[in-house]
Amino acid sequence: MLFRQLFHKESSSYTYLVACSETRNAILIDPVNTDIDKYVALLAEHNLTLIYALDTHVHADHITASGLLKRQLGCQTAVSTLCHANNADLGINDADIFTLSEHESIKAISTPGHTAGSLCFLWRDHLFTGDTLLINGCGRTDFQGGDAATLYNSITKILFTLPNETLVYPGHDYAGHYVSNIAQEKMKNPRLANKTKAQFIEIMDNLNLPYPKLIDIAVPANRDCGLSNL
Ligand SMILES: N[C@@H](CCC(=O)N[C@@H](CS)C(=O)NCC(=O)O)C(=O)O
Ligand SMILES: [Fe+2]
Repeated sequence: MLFRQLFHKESSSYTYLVACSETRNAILIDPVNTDIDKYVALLAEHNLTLIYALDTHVHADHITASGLLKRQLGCQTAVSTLCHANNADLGINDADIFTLSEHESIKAISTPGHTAGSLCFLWRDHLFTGDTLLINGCGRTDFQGGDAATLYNSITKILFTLPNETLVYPGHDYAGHYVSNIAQEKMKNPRLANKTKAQFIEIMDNLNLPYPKLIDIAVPANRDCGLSNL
């Protein structure tokens, strides 16, 4: 297997590459449009065929590269059926499996809350959490069908029931963290550790974050796999 964590500085986003060393099939999770050349070079360097470009949700702060990757490399694009996307090849539902080979696959886990269509992806013991669960944080819940009570349930009733050693690879990090695990987030995440649902909702209702700078461009573009504003 081959695994890479790639960082997009301007939006503090992580993109993940997972590939099977036997079939050379690869999947990218949450690719960013302006980094497409980097992905194409990385795939070529390792002689990989990109078969899927997956998004954990319709992003509000950057534009996905999924549509461009499809055009350039012929992969399939996929995003949750609940994201109201127009042109994705596949609508993802809870428990859908993306197969790289006989031995390697990635499972979708529906975790609404940051947005109505937010998903996590599980590959081996690697959990790609998108903006559902961040290291010492979580995605905001004040737009795109976000809901704090729903996010609390997704994190505590779904993600926190995975084995404690499961590695947490977030969709963003604004503080220089790369990876965490379920046990650390249960014990240390300031929004979740020893917090009731009511306390969590109170925290989320008082974040007072400015809207992402690109939201009005990014959301419609991402509903079209990142292609509509090109
Ligand atoms: N300053 C950033 C804000 C980005 C932002 O709001 N990110 C969302 C994810 S789409 C979030 O949930 N952030 C969580 C946080 O800032 O704690 C921008 O303008 O793009
Ligand atoms: Fe997001």
